[in-house]
Amino acid sequence: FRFCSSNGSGEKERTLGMIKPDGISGNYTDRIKQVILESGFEISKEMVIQLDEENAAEFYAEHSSRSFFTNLIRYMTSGPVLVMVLEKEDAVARWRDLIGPTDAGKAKISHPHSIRAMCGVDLEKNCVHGSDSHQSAKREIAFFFKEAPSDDAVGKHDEL
Ligand code: IDP
Repeated sequence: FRFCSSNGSGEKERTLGMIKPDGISGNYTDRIKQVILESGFEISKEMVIQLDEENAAEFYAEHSSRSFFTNLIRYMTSGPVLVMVLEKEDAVARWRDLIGPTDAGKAKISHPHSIRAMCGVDLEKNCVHGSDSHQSAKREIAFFFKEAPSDDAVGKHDEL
């Protein structure tokens, strides 16, 4: 799948980007969006949402047994987040490159031009999220942007 989706054909790929609560409260939204657009991503969908404990725990289910999980849920529910569908060729990998390493403190030294270096603080408060694989991107986009059943569902079915 990876080979097919990043074969240099110019075909666009989708990933989930998120500005976490510290990014929003620190007023980094406009700067982060500027970097996103200057880097050639299209923001095809966006939504501001306040996560509750249940949805934050579901989103980060893979970390539920980790020692930092309780703090992570507190952090992620401490204020609204901005979730975005980002589109570009090889978007999953390119967005991970742009945000930099998980530890924003280390990113300031090793990846000074990354978004986490620009607006994150440490290993937890790193201001942005990015899907780490194509599978995660698919799951995470569906998590936030589930298509609501609509009246034209029958029409869509007919097209299949
Ligand atoms: P990622 O966001 O770079 O993919 P993950 O390992 O998936 O990193 O961790 C998810 C989030 O959990 C991180 O972005 C960070 O906010 C938080 N986190 C990860 N590891 C730690 C830790 O060791 N202590 C505190 N928070 C952590």
